[in-house]
Amino acid sequence: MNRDMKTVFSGVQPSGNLTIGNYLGAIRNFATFPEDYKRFYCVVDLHAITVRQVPAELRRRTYETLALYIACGLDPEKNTLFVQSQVPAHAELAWMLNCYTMFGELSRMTQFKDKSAKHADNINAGLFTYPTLMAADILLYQTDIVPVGIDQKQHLELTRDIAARFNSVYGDTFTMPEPYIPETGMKIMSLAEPTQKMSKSDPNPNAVIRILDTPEEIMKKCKRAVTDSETEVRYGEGKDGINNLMSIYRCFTGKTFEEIEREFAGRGYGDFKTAVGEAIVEGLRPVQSEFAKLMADKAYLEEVMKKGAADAAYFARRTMSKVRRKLGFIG
Ligand code: ATP
Ligand code: LTN
Repeated sequence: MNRDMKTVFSGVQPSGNLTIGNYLGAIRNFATFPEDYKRFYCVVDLHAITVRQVPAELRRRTYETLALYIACGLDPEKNTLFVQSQVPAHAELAWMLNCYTMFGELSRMTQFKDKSAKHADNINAGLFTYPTLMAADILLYQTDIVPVGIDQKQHLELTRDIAARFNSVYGDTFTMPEPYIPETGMKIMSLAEPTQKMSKSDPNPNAVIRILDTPEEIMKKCKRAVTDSETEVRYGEGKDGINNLMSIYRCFTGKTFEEIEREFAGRGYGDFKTAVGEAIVEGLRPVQSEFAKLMADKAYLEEVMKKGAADAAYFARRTMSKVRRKLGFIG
């Protein structure tokens, strides 16, 4: 690979039906990198099993997540699209990096604390070491740029700390990755509890708009979204619900907050919610129709996975042989 060529890596877990948070905070941005960047987009199924999954659903969602990548504009001829568990080097490097990650560091991860609280009956070691697997994903490809939502910033910082620690012991081995977190869409909030992140595993159906929701579902959920007791569409403190709807509307229409305030001056929340719903429906329409076509052709998706895994494995092998040599492993 040309060393001047930048490498981009990101991943999404097939742990639920993807939301507009996943779309606006992550996947939509994946397609914005120049064609001369080397781009890896992974369906991180090994991460998904840190919480209990139903095997048949995990399998279906793995296909779906890959199909959504393509439907959101990632051409498999120009991007390496693959499934994490099909490239065993991820698990192998993760083990090695575990030995260069401190217990205290992992204990401070807010995602671990949140997920442990949510899954108190299953606080497994994988949930705890989740960030070292994520570091392995990124470092395996000598990644420069990682597009993610703001909730992943802490994991990126840990990845950089692990890379720096390894490099300081063994000499330059891993490229230092940078997060790419555009301000628009970096944190879409729940429609039911707008102080909480919109999360695909939220059990409350009204809290979450999914990329594959029907227009009727989207309109209904927007109308039910929690707001406040005022009537003015204005971005401000204490208006988490309206702020969130304004952010979503901005992402889908490209309008600024000032333009949105002017557009809805003197009109109530009802009008605004309808407009937000319509903007989402229109924005998702092309993605949904492309997705339906792709899901009808499993053989094509399998071909994409296979080709993606082979390409990823080629680049992963290069890093692994360097790491193995530095650690003192034979062969
Ligand atoms: P889960 O509920 O299973 O933890 P999740 O919805 O948080 O899942 P992930 O698979 O963990 O989704 O995240 C995939 C990508 O989507 C990450 O880059 C993450 O930062 C981004 N993302 C997730 N939720 C949001 C959100 N509400 N706003 C913006 N970006 C988000
Ligand atoms: N932890 C991420 C998903 C993820 C990821 C990655 C993102 C796993 N490996 C590598 C970027 C780069 C999350 O969104 N919860």
